[in-house]
Amino acid sequence: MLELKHIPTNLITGLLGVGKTSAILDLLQSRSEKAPWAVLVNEFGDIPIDQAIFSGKDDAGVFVREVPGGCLCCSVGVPLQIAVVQLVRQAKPERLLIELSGMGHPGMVLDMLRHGHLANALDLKATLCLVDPRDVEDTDILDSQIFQDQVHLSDVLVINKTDLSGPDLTAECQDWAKTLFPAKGLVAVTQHGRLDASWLDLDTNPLKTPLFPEFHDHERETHSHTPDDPPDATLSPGKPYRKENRGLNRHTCGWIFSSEDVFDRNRLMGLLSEHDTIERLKGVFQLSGEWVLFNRVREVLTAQAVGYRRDSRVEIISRKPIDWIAYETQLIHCLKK
Ligand SMILES: Nc1nc2c(ncn2[C@@H]2O[C@H](COP(=O)(O)OP(=O)(O)OP(=O)(O)O)[C@@H](O)[C@H]2O)c(=O)[nH]1
Ligand SMILES: [Mg+2]
Repeated sequence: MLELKHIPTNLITGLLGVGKTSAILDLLQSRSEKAPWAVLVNEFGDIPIDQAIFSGKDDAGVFVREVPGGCLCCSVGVPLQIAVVQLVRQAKPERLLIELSGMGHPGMVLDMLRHGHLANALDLKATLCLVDPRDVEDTDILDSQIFQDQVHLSDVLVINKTDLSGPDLTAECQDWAKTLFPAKGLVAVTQHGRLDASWLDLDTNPLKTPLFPEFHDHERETHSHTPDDPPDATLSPGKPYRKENRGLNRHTCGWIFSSEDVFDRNRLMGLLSEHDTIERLKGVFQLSGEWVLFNRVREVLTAQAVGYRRDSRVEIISRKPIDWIAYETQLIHCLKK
């Protein structure tokens, strides 16, 4: 099917907001400049945001493709295979990195990469799972099937966000990692997703199977997989496109605004900090004279300048229902008059 052979490929997993994209961006920086790399990113929500985060990278021999709307395991089979084939044909990459949604179960994707049509074209290397030491204190997370299988199916466990957890919690997390069976090929400690590129070449254990192989079958019924593309143009100022979704016990909503819409920074930061049930929020907004990426993981909201310039867009994942229509009205109130 593919004339390309044996492209070293890694799956990057970990819960929502743990630092997967940060890690990939860091790896892209560290690669030799001319080496083309391909990145396939899956997002839980329907509004693609990561293309904005990776914007500008295409010029530097980095090819990014997104599979939004659900978890990658749902796209397993034809759509995912098509995305991978198109990406590697276009990029002829020296490496392929696949970022799995924080809500995505890695089992089916690994199965597809190991045994599907792509198996001959890809050289599957270590699967990396990022964890936040604070999550290992949380029994709900420790008990969750998705977390357990993300950890179990990984070859390299990367303890990230250690600047936020502090040394004691980091040490506790390392102790927990030592109890994992079978033992990980490597347990690394880092922050801001700084990885050593040599970890990508570590071997994967091809025989590991999920602890919860049925996980996805149960959830499939509740999650709507509607990959309809949002409209590219024709949005009127002040009248955003909205897409809601629900599944895996989460409520998501995303918006795309007209490229003419400009937001007030202070009002926007106030709104984006509200609602303590929000687990993850990602958005790029046009402010006066600048474009800014807002990232919220639980209650922590950060803002940084981005090179992306197209339209303002945001995606929110909440543990509890939010009145999205009222939220939209509040977003519109954040527009500059
Ligand atoms: N303080 C701190 N912030 C971090 C660290 N790693 C990542 N972040 C921040 O956490 C936020 C989420 O990081 P991402 O890399 O987008 O996380 P992700 O796992 O790709 O998120 P999803 O794809 O939405 O699941 C961003 O604001 C990052 O800058 C870290 O080690 N320390
Ligand atoms: Mg990400």
